[in-house]
Amino acid sequence: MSATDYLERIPNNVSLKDNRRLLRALEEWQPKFLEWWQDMGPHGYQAKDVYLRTAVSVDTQGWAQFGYLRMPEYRWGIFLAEPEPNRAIAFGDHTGQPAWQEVPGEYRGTLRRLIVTQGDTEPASVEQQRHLGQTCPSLYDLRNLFQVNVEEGRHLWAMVYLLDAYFGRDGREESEALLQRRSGDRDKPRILGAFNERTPDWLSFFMFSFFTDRDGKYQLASLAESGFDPLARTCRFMLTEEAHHMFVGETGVGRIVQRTCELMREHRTDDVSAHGGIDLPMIQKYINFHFSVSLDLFGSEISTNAANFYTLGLKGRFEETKKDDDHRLKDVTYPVADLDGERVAMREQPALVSLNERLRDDYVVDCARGVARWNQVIARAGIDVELTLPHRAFHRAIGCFGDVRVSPEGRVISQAEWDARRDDWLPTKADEAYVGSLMQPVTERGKFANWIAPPARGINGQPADFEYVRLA
Ligand code: BYC
Repeated sequence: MSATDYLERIPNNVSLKDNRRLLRALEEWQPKFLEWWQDMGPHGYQAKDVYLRTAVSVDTQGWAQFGYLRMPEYRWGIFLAEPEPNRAIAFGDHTGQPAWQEVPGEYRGTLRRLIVTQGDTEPASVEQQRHLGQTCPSLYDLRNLFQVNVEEGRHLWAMVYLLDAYFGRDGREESEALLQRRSGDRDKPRILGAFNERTPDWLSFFMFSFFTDRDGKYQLASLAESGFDPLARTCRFMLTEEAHHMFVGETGVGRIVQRTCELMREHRTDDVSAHGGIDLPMIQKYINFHFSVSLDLFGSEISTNAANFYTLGLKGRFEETKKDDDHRLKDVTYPVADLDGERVAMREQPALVSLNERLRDDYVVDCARGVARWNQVIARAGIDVELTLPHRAFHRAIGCFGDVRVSPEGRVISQAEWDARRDDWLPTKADEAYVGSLMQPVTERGKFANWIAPPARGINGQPADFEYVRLA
């Protein structure tokens, strides 16, 4: 493999300097990216030094370099995981054939669409989060937000590299379009639903990083199995960065839960809003919202698109190569949740068209593990409350539950009952206003907003009161 070249304007391990055409395309795109970053990236703080981690190696040790950096100077670059010698396609009709190093002509359009859909989410999330810096609960959290933002920027670079390197003029046009769509814009919205929702406060941000970034983990892991080797290697490296984003989400919500429990015990009340905290039922409503919109990101339960992606060898299952079956799935079934009159029932469906649901199942199990860890925080405080994931049919917009109303327990209900209970289950305008009212910036070293506990440890062995962002 070529060595990582950090001295180039675009750090990379894909021998960019030997590919003049690609280099030119990326050099043309780079100023447009920086312009987008200035316009739509984190508002304020662009000239401040932030203690950031930069990827400097893609080997199995994958070490990263920490240091102060201004965000626009972050070394966005192109890094692919090391190639696996003689890698073969592991699933679908091409199982056993050598992985493709070039795009197979007949799959060009399908593959491009998958890459564009993935790429679109990355700048979208930066746009959604761009105002959060103004209301950070601490310098530690501010730094974590910016780390997530610059890495999402790099993930955009990763997809633009694939488009520019392998899809010619169409690819370059798609790369431009990725900088032109805008989260939440009526005329040119981002492609997937959850990426047009607002992320107005830090509770939403932590929920988004826990639930929506975890969709990213599962989608990237499926694309990391792709028979198109450059996509597989790109996604494998992205997954190492994704882990930190989910850490930010899980520990962020965990610290809020912890602080809520402290306030409950200190003041002997379930209602901590009088004391500037976020009640557990309110946290539950935010879980309900973010879990359900993230479930939609997996697509319909029954999807011929998903079957095609798999059969063509473009997108595999989570941990495809660890599974012990024929990796073609033509003669097997899979249990899928479906609507059976007035109730939700399981039904065996052909496994190939059920692949979205299967990935969603993997995701739900992973989410439940995180919720169990939040519940441990509550149990350790001696409080008898449990947070839960709502039923998968609750508050869905995509797939077979998109047209029905379902309670968090999974009961199909009437529109009238939904209207009467909706505010018990999902954040209301008043809830959002209350959470919004707590969002007062705390930027003094070592200080944390009242509604969130400090982290158990700092970043890279630094203390919690480290100067993670230099404001002076
Ligand atoms: N919103 O057959 P269906 C991340 C469309 S997150 C709007 O059910 P399919 C990140 C669908 O496109 C991971 N539209 O679905 C996280 C299709 O449209 P067409 C992002 C939707 O195709 C945090 C139609 O409905 N990566 O990385 O099997 C921060 C019927 O579709 C939605 C990927 O998604 C929706 N929720 O699966 C930063 C991976 N769902 O064809 C980053 C790449 C479906 O009729 N994408 N539709 O025009 C895919 O694998 C697939 O496109 C999907 C949909 C899984 C998203």
